[in-house]
This record gives sequence, structure tokens and C-alpha cells, in this order.
Amino acid sequence: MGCPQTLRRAGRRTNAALLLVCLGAFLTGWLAFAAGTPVPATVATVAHGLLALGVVALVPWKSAIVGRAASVPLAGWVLIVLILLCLGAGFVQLFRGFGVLAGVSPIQVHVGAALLAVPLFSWHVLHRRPQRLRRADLSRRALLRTGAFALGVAAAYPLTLLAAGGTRGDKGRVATGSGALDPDRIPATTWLLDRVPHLDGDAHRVDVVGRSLGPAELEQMSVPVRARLDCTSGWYADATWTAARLSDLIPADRLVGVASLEVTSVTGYTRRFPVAEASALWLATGCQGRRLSAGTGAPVRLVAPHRRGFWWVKWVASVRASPSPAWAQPPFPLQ
Ligand SMILES: Nc1nc2c(c(=O)[nH]1)N[C@H]1C(S)=C(S)[C@@H](COP(=O)(O)O)O[C@H]1N2
Ligand SMILES: [Mo]
Repeated sequence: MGCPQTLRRAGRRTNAALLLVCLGAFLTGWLAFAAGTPVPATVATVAHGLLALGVVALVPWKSAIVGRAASVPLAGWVLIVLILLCLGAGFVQLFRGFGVLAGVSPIQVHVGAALLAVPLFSWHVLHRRPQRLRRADLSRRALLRTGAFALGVAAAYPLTLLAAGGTRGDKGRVATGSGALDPDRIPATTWLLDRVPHLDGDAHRVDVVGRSLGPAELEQMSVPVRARLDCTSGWYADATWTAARLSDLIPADRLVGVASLEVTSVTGYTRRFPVAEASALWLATGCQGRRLSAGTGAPVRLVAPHRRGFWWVKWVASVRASPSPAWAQPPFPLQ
């Protein structure tokens, strides 16, 4: 924390630093959602954590600036509350792990507050007069101060993790920041607005690249598959799924000239995968030795062990071969 004298100097550079760490935190937050494998997930979450501590470290300086302002408009106060809520919820996830209070998890509050803050933040940054880099900003002194700030944040990072690990107790936490849940009690989870359809399991057919398969036929071709379902709302579960490998269901000659496989739910929820992943994707009919429940995707859902939960399309209606590349889709589902 800064002594009163340095706080009095808070100003343009504090604002610039805060803008950079906030933008960085926003970007790495999305990256953390996108990364499904341990190494990229670790890189994204460590960067996200460092930038978050950077925001926290700048709070005393920014408070001095706000304190000097003649008046703060209502939108400014709303922005302050949203950013504090976002930070607070992030730290609740870190220190307490996943939990649900009044129907929402800390990560949902964290992301919701961040998204609501975006228009206010943009307005706040854009309606100020543009600030140009000055010669003094690149002076030895300024660079040393920036370096000391970065070092302080970097040193606070492992200490914060250590403290969080202590308060969280034995609740397991993985690279993405998610906390462990009992695989026998996987909660029915929707991405945004999807609804649980109640399907007739015996009559249901899945169109797998032109081949019509029912749950019973899929079950015959199934094996036990260990996989980690890691939801972006802050939990993961290591479960054993009863599932058939997608590449075993599709004759190789049907994949000639195909770039991606598009997995679509009866609800319309869709995710597209590179065709090379066909051997790492599974159509599941069961979990932990039991049939799937309606909420968790019955009668057939996708299991994508190397990807975050939102890729695990539930209530699969079809798997289509497509000439379009897998990246030709919104990075996150829209329903
Ligand atoms: N059709 C459809 N599939 C979906 C979703 C959805 O909203 N609709 N949510 C996804 C998300 S965000 C997760 S984490 C997993 C959750 O699976 P579960 O309900 O078995 O926990 O399903 C994924 N598959
Ligand atoms: Mo999720």
C-alpha cells in the first residue's frame, strides 16, 4: 500500500496502468474459459490472477484519484460497484471454491459483473480526453517504479494462492480454477438460456454422418471412459462415462474432404470440432454406471475430455460432416 505522499502523485500513470491491467484481465478471463487442457489453462489462469492482483494493488491510488474528483456521476459509482463485485466474486471462488447461493455461483457473479461493467467502462475511458504518452513515462525512474510494482504483484501471487489453499481446505482445485464435485452428483447445467428437453429414450435416433443410431446400438459399442467435465461456472467432476468413440461410428471414407464435425442438440445448441478430434470425442448414454438423467443430456450426450464443459453438447440429435473449418463458429455458444 502506498504512503500518503506517493498517493498524492496518483494520476495519469495510475489510470493508464489500471486500463492495461483491466483489459488484460478481461482478455485472460475469456482465454481461461476457452482453454480446456492443463497447460494453456494454467497459463491463462496464472495471467488472470496476476492481473487481478494488479487491479487490487492499484485500488489505493485510484481511490486517491476518485477522492480528488469534484463529483462522481452515478454511472461512475455503478462501475465502481460492478468492478468490486467482480473482484470480490473472483476471490470468493479462489478462497471458498465452488458453491451456489441463491442459484448463482461465484464465477457466474464474476463474469456477469464483468460483462455489465463493459459498456460503463468503455464510456468512462472514451469520454475522457485522450492521454498521450509523455517522455517522462519512459524515464528510468518511471520504469523502475513499474518494475517494482510488477515484482510486488508477482510476489503477492504465490502468497495469495497459499492463503487460499489454506482456507479452502481439501476441496480440490485444478488448473482452470474449478473446484471438485462428486461425480455421482453432477448438476444439470446449462450454458445460458437452453431448456431441458424430455426425450423418449427408446425412440430417439442420432444421425451420425448419415447413419441413424439409437441409444441401445450406441450402448453396444460403448466402453467406460474416464473424463473430467470442467464447467466454466467453477466446478469439475472426474466421472466414468459409458460412451462410444465417434471415429468408430463413422466409416473413414465418409470423412474425406471433411474439415469439421458439427454436433447439434435437439435444442439447437451446436459446437463444431476439427475432424482430427473424431477419435477423442464420444457419444455417451451413461455416467457412473447409470443411464443419463434428462438434465445431464439423456438419452445421448457428447463427452469431449480435452475441452471445457460447454463443448459437451447434451441431447445430441446429429453429428454432421462439414467442409467448413471448426473455427468458423462463435467462440462460445449463444444459447
Ligand atoms: N444442449 C446443451 N448442451 C450443453 C449445455 C447447454 O446449455 N445445452 N451446457 C453445457 C455446459 S456449459 C456444461 S458445463 C455441460 C454440463 O453438463 P451437465 O449438465 O451434465 O453438468 O453441458 C454442456 N452441454
Ligand atoms: Mo458449463
